[in-house]
Amino acid sequence: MPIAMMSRSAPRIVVFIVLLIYLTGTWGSNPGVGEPKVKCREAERQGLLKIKEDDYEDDEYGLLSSWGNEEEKETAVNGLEFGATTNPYLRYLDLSGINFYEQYSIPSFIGKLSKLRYLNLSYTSLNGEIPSQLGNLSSLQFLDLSGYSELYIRNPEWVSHLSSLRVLDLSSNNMSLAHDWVQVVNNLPSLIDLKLRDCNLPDIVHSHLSLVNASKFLAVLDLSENNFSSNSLFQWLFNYSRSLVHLELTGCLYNTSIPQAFGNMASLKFLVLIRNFLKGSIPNSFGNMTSLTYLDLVACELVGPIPQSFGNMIALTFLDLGFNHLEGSIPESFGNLIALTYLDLGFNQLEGSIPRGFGNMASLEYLDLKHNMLEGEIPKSIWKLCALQQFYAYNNSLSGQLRFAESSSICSHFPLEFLNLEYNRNVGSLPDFTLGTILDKQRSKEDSSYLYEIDLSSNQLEGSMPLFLLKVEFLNLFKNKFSDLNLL
Ligand SMILES: *C1O[C@H](CO)[C@@H](O)[C@H](O)[C@H]1NC(C)=O
Ligand SMILES: *[C@@H]1O[C@H](CO)[C@@H](O)[C@H](O)[C@H]1NC(C)=O
Ligand SMILES: *[C@@H]1O[C@H](CO)[C@@H](O)[C@H](O)[C@H]1NC(C)=O
Ligand SMILES: *[C@@H]1O[C@H](CO)[C@@H](O)[C@H](O)[C@H]1NC(C)=O
Ligand SMILES: *[C@@H]1O[C@H](CO)[C@@H](O)[C@H](O)[C@H]1NC(C)=O
Ligand SMILES: *[C@@H]1O[C@H](CO)[C@@H](O)[C@H](O)[C@H]1NC(C)=O
Ligand SMILES: *[C@@H]1O[C@H](CO)[C@@H](O)[C@H](O)[C@H]1NC(C)=O
Ligand SMILES: *[C@@H]1O[C@H](CO)[C@@H](O)[C@H](O)[C@H]1NC(C)=O
Ligand SMILES: *[C@@H]1O[C@H](CO)[C@@H](O)[C@H](O)[C@H]1NC(C)=O
Repeated sequence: MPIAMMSRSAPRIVVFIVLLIYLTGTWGSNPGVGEPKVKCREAERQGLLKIKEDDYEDDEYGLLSSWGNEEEKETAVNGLEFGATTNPYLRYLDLSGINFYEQYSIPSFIGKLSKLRYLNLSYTSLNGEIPSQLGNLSSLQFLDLSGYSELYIRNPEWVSHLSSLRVLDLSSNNMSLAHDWVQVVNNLPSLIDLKLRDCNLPDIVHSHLSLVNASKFLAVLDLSENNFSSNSLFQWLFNYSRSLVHLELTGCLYNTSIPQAFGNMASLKFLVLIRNFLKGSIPNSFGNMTSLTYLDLVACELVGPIPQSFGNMIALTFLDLGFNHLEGSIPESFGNLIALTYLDLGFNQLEGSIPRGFGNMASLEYLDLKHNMLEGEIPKSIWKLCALQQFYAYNNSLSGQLRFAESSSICSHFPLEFLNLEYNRNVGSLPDFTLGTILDKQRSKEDSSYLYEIDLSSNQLEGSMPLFLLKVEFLNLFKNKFSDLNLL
């Protein structure tokens, strides 16, 4: 009987047909010798093979060698279900990414696999309510039910029985009715990694919450793409501020301000707050997060200045404050951020000049200052940054001479690949230098980097145009005062 037909009469069984294929690797081939027809990655395969060896060694139900005619297959499938319900040895079950033939929900008898430590049903076509029987899996350490499925959880109370749970991912399941999701999370003493992205989570209502059984190890938290409009979310999560290392709150904060208490997040390394509707400015206390290596605050409607205290976050390698309404000058203290490889302050209202200290950022590869109101000369030290491949500062009021040949005498190769200083007030002539030969050398060595784009249009550059510019792939010098542009 073809699977599709069989599944119509007994939908629950299909899950276990697939499981069986995983376990035995014998669908449609000789018992014991075939490779699994369902593709799975090597790590998963190892895991599954492990079950096979450890848990099905004596093959109690004859499942691993019973493939023959259709009748036998059906017997085997029913047998596995029987096995699962009465003698549940299974410890690792990964059915992620499987498209079932029809619309199936998670069979409640999975709750009988009481030895299960790992259950992954992410990105399957399963739908419907997640059965509360999963709450019987008291050995479960990893539970992943994320994905584009149409699963929903009305009452997550059962999750709080999974006291061994270390990793929980329920992303993209509709939890709009799960008003006590916080109580549930607070009851998982071993939890390390929690992802509830895009779950329609209701706002936190603080009422007799207890942290008695709460995890002291929660390190990863992702609540992105929900909609929280009160500060109670922060009040709750700051109870985990000693352990949190990775916090993602993208597109989920509405009309809230950033609390000072971020200053207590001493272990936080990774903070992403993209696309939020935040009120007010960045608190000074941010500078206390000295373990932070990655900070992304793009498009958060932030106003006010960038705090001086940013200079304390010396572990930062990635900083993006673009697309806000930040004003005032760039703090001098930025010169301390010498580990930065990526810095984006574009699309704000920053004024004043670019701090000289930028020249200390020896690892900087990407610098974006576009659409601000910066003025003054670009510090010479910037042109000496041997890692800087992309530099964007268009639409500011930067003036003075461009010294972008400086690096050619210091660095082993010319680093810049993209330079855009369009709409500024740079003046003077461009220095004549031997970029041409440098580039020729780089190309002959098949170095991946070479000057790809220079846009210096709409400035006040004059004098004769250096010939090295002819080597540039995309060149825009429009609206300047070069004397010999007609040579082009
Ligand atoms: C967590 O800490 C906050 C203070 O930030 C407090 O108001 C709250 O009651 C604490 N407990 C829980 C369970 O959120
Ligand atoms: C579940 O499987 C998906 C896809 O194979 C994988 O990306 C994810 O990391 C797994 N989840 C866990 C908790 O291991
Ligand atoms: C399994 O869970 C269901 C529903 O949560 C419950 O009624 C049942 O008693 C549980 N079974 C066991 C063996 O714990
Ligand atoms: C989530 O569930 C609620 C309640 O059942 C429903 O009103 C809402 O439309 C659902 N949201 C989505 C995005 O499916
Ligand atoms: C903590 O967990 C224990 C054991 O599961 C339970 O009996 C107790 O009620 C829990 N306490 C709170 C405050 O939730
Ligand atoms: C979030 O909720 C507020 C009301 O609390 C609403 O005005 C806003 O549009 C919502 N945002 C999203 C992205 O759903
Ligand atoms: C934002 O919250 C404040 C109260 O803190 C309220 O007065 C204001 O109307 C809210 N704005 C929006 C757009 O919801
Ligand atoms: C910053 O940290 C210092 C000590 O590390 C502490 O005294 C201070 O209260 C913190 N500031 C904030 C705003 O959290
Ligand atoms: C330059 O930025 C200002 C805002 O700072 C904006 O109004 C203007 O349109 C921008 N000009 C160009 C050419 O992009």
